[in-house]
Amino acid sequence: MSTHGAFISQRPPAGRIRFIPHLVALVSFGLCADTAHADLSELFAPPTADEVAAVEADWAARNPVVEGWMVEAEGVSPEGYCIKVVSHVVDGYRHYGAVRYPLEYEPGTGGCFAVLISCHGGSRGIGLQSFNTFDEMVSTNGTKENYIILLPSYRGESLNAGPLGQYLSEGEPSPGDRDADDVIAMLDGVLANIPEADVRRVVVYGASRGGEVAQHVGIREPRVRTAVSLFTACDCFLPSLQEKAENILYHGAPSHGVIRSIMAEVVYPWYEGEITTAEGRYQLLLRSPLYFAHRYAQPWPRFQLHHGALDLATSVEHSDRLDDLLTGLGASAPGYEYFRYPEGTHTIGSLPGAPERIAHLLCDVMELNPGDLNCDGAVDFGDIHGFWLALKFGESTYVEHYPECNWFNADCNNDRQVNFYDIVQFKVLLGIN
Ligand SMILES: [Ca+2]
Ligand SMILES: [Ca+2]
Repeated sequence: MSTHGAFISQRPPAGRIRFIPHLVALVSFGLCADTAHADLSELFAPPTADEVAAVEADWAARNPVVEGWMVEAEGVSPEGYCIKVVSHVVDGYRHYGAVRYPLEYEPGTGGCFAVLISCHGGSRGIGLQSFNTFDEMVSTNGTKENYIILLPSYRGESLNAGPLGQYLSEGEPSPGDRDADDVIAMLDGVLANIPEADVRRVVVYGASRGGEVAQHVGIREPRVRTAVSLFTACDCFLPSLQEKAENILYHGAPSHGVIRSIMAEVVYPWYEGEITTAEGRYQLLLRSPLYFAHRYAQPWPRFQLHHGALDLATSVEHSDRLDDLLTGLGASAPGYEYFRYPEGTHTIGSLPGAPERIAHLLCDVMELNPGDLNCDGAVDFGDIHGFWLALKFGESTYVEHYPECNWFNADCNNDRQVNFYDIVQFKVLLGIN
């Protein structure tokens, strides 16, 4: 569902002109006459199919499987949650994250809980207070008490676990790229080592930098069936970003938001000849999940997108373009929803209704029990009739017979569609391989 409303396009204020000393020096000595690197259009031209395929091949070869899983520390929060600091090795680096168990969790007594991965924004690491921030946002319907919540750090940054210690994840920072590898590896470790974590119900959530990570994980990781992304960049080839880069490079315009990191990590190194055009474009493409939107269909996770139209750090143009692409591919509610906030900026507090929408989605996922078509809580032969109805006759006929049950429990292979591809996984759930 799109909530496009009346919106008057706004450009960022011109602000104070700030010249960048080393570039001023380059201009003074005429070095920017390097015509091979003077035209930013070769850097920002839309990516080709071959370039997209090369990134997909890169992802396929990474295989971020967890190794060396450890519980570093554990304790109970003042609210009564069991919290563990865990670590694992990915790409040869030890990586840290925090796991919070649901209030209902009791060690050794089993249970089956949905999993929420909370991907943080910014570049200052994470702390356990992020759990509280999240609780405040989704305080309305009991979801916070029923999810196993994962709080991954990204490589090269810290996890402040308060009384449980301070940790620094190894490796060089890799925003927009290896962040997603770290998150996928942590999920892998949780699913392998925490039997109460339900692989059928995994949600990834993030805002700003974390929103981009959430999109990457939703695209790359088939075990993630639901993704929520807020005000993030997803197309670093936007002509408006090229224009900003030119204004910064040649006219000393101020730099903030997403363009600041693109300048530092791609445009300046490219301009100064430290990386080739192909390398620069590859870096831009890694940060542009929009060009991999076709992968949402294989399989398609449930996806909720939020963006404020007055966001000066990351233009709403990013999400508008992604929305155009996804709806063009056939995405529609309830599997896909885009919420666009005419007065929204770069904070969740400026997006009225967003917390309730996210909480509602989390509640939906929490209440799923894939394979349980007669909604008695168990998955067994008593569900075959309902599964057959859902598959053969569709949602309306199924709901006539099972008005209290959830049609999407027939989606056994986690692609948010009910069709013959679900039969194999339904048989697995019944134990009749
Ligand atoms: Ca059942
Ligand atoms: Ca399915």
